[in-house]
Amino acid sequence: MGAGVARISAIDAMEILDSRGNPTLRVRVGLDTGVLAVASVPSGASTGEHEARELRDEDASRFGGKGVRNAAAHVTDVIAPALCGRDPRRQAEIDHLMIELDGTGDKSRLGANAILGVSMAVARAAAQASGLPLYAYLGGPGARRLPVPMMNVVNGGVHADNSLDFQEFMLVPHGAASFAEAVRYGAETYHALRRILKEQRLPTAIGDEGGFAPSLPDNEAALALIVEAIRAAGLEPGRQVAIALDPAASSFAAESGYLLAKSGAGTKTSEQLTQLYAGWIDAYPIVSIEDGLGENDWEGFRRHTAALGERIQIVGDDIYVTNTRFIARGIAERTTNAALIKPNQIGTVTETIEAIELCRQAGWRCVVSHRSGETDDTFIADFAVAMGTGQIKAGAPCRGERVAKYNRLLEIERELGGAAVFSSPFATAGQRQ
Ligand code: 2PG
Ligand code: MG
Repeated sequence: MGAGVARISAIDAMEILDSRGNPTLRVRVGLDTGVLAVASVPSGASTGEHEARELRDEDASRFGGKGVRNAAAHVTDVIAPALCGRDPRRQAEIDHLMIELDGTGDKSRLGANAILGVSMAVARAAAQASGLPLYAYLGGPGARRLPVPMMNVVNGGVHADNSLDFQEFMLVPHGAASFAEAVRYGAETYHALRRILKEQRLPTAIGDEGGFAPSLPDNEAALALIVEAIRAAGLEPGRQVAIALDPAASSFAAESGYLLAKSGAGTKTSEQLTQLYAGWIDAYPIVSIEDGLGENDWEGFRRHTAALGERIQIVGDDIYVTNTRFIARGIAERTTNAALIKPNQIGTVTETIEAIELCRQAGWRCVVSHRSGETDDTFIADFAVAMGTGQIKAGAPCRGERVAKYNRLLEIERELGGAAVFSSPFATAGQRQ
């Protein structure tokens, strides 16, 4: 409580639009020193069952019920009075106070969107008050690792109206010497892919995360196209640019098994899907599969990881929802060997950090991630560097809300200069291909 400590003096929230044209929250936190920090909250489409609850107005006369005026009112009427006068650097205390104010297990009273917006804006305000960039404030002097980007260049599943059951086919330009070079590999491959689609008279229209969304004969055809594009860009598949998948299998999990309805490939069991992926890992330079099975298929996942986990990274997204309760179970049961990290799945910056810490203790890798509904907010870019996770997925190298994150990382790399580190967590990928 020393003299000259900046205090929170005002918190305000408003309804803005996300990249899909749905309402979301923007929160502003002001300090008594004149600092003003802003944060905008993302929103998913393929959401996990146990995610913290994003509060929507459910008033059918506005935005199809998706308005967030109530969440905004909770920020100004409930959260602001409790936080004004506090030191914004006391992030964990502030986040826990909001959790208590909410009082539910899933943040459904105040809304995870309301709480996360404040949590992120408080972190930014504290960084500004400390005179530090956000990554340095959150990560300390050791924060200098730029993440390998996972760039979603073919969109399917619930992110696109096409024939692909699997949601994300991503480029992993891990063999670059720097983040900037990785972005170049990704963008050049993206453009090569566009040319190939055009030559084959396939549509080049894009899906929610900026990737192309063609209707192809089957899911595997997307992999063949991507490898062709990597080569056409003059790059080496595997060694320079590898592939990651997010089938988002919860979204096509059926009563029993998995229904590949969009491609018309019928129903598959967990074992059959795992076999399908195993064959693809033999044939294509795949280094990571996220949500290859559904969020309730714990036993299937355990066998899936036992079968594939020595060869590639197996990431859990919907099954963990950035929640230490589920991650702890995953660690105990060897469900995966990595976790996806999305701040809005859990609802505060502090709990997101706790999820990463737990993964780290278990020797798991983490991938910091955007949502399919995004804004121009670049919080996750700084956050990935602060946490040194070494991986981020932020969509295609296309669309403003996606490139905003990559552009912020370019800026951070430049600012770090010679201290910046960029290295692949997938050292063996090139040797396989
Ligand atoms: C995912 C995400 C982000 P959504 O499944 O990993 O790509 O999609 O935000 O729709 O849940
Ligand atoms: Mg996912």
